[in-house]
Amino acid sequence: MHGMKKPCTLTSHSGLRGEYEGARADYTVGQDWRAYTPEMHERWRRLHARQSALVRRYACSSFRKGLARLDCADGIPRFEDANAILASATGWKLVAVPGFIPDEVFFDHLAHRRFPVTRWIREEHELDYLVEPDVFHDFFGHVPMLLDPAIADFLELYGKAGARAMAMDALPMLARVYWYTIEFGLVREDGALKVFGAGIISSHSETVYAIEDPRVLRLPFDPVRIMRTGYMIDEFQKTYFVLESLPQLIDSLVDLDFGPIYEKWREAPALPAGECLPGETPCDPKRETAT
Ligand code: HBI
Ligand code: FE
Repeated sequence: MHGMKKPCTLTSHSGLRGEYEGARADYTVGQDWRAYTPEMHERWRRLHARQSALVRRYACSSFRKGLARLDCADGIPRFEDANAILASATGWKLVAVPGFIPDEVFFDHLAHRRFPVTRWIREEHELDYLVEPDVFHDFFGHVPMLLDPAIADFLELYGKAGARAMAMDALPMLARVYWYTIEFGLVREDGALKVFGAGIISSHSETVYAIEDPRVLRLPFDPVRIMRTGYMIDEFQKTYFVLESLPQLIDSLVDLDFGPIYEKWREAPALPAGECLPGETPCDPKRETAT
């Protein structure tokens, strides 16, 4: 998730949190699974149980299948176990990281089908949402979708797009694509709205809100509209974009030349989240507020 935030200095002392000192040049570390305490595993079990109950009702079928395959209810999973499953499914591999890593390093991992997973777990007072990634967000939220071929291909494409976006001074525009899909994306399934974004599905209250709240603006997926739309990292989203299917994500982007789009919109102020443009039709006609 976690838009443009840079690695930050952390003040809390929860074991492995934010230890960048021992990291390799590519910011990877060992998961050091044995360092997790029984309390940390217990916290994972509670988070897992609470979110799994919502997953049944609100998550897309790919997420539900992926989560079931990962079989990770009993405690903080070993990344190497997930890697055995990922290798045969989509060729992705998890690498442990201490937290946020620099943009170019993050992109390089994705471009090579390596997904950085933060190794530390959130503390008791942060159970619902935190602005930085932890192992619950990264693993529970993201890894089930790495087993879906369309998402697997999209993430590699996103990683490969990073260098050009940075060179063209358009990183915020590219980051919005990740934000509004991989983190906060919705997909229609058998007529109903379902969650596939990790930022939603790893948050108890945002999962219900994203699907049920009538004040939310849900717009049809549109790459250029997304690249122009700002977002907030510390409150619920005001706009979500809805895919008609997961393959639509990669199909609509694989042949799209981002360069001219960056050039056209780079200098323009971001469209505020939660607002419709003239002529736009929200996905959800029951929406209450017409901003
Ligand atoms: N690092 N660990 C981690 N996780 C992220 O989601 C992440 C990151 N670094 C950069 C980043 N995201 C984004 O700013 C890019 O997608 C643009
Ligand atoms: Fe994330």
